[in-house]
Amino acid sequence: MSHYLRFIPVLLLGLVFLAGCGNEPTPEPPKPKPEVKVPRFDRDSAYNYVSRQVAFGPRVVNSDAHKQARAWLVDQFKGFGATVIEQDFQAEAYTGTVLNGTNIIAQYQPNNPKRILLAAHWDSRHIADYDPDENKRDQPILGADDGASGVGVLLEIARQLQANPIDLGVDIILFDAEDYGESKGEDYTTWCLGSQHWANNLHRSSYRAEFGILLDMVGAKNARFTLDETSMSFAPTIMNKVWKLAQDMGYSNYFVSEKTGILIDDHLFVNRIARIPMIDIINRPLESETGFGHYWHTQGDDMSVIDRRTLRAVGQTVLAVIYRLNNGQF
Ligand code: AHN
Ligand code: ZN
Repeated sequence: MSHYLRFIPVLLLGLVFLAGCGNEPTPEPPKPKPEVKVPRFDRDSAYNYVSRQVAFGPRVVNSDAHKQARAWLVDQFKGFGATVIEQDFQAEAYTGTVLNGTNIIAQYQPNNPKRILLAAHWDSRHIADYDPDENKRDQPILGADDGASGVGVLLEIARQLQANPIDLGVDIILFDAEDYGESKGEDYTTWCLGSQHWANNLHRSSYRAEFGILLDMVGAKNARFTLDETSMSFAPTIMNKVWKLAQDMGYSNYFVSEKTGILIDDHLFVNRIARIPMIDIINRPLESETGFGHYWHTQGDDMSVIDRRTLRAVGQTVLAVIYRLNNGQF
């Protein structure tokens, strides 16, 4: 063995020694966060819940279809293990008609102090005032997207909550009489009568939720959910977190980071009156005269506008919010 080769083991040992003795203390390996198991949102199931509602016909307040849909909705939530409250109220519409409304409140773990609130409106509009055909404007609408889509997503979420229970209180509120407002009137309080009633008459005294998410028109093909100013002024942190999560999940075609203006919807009254921070997921397409879908408040708001992929993008995102919040990871 040559002189030089005899030193190689010594050199190697020295290298090992040096590598082991860096003056940096070895960092603690980061504690792996417990993996959040988010149930898979079934888009076909949600689609069926939308179509079942539409099959009743227009769910205009005071109509027979409205009464039938109410009974069916309450039955569904009870079947999914929720404790249901039917909050009846009367409110005078801008037309002078007295509306017999009912907010449907489906509760999971009503006594859990840590809660999230999810909502949609279950009534459909009494007139199609934006229909291109003048002769159809005095007829009610089916409201497949405007009403039924949000409720369909929430029914599927309720089904998942029963199948995958968590230690978090969840309230699903279906507001009534959202869509009986006066379109060209000045008074925005003619809209959202059910949410106004609820916000002024909480179903439990001093009811609180960490935050709320409203779903309105969440089923149309290529829907575009923007950051509305009402949500952004009352609940910007939640809004940004939900949009970021949706984008990370691959839904950035739907959840776009564009700001849009003030929006009168149920979340406005929940924020202002009940003071629970609530955001709205609502379709605001580009190049639309009304700011909403081309079918909005027309006879065209039927099942043909509904796309299962949009329902899933919204439903899967909301499920992720719920199950992450449950694990302290939202
Ligand atoms: C107004 O048109 C004032 N607000 C839109 C809220 C709405 C109507 N959502 C569904 N229909
Ligand atoms: Zn509407």
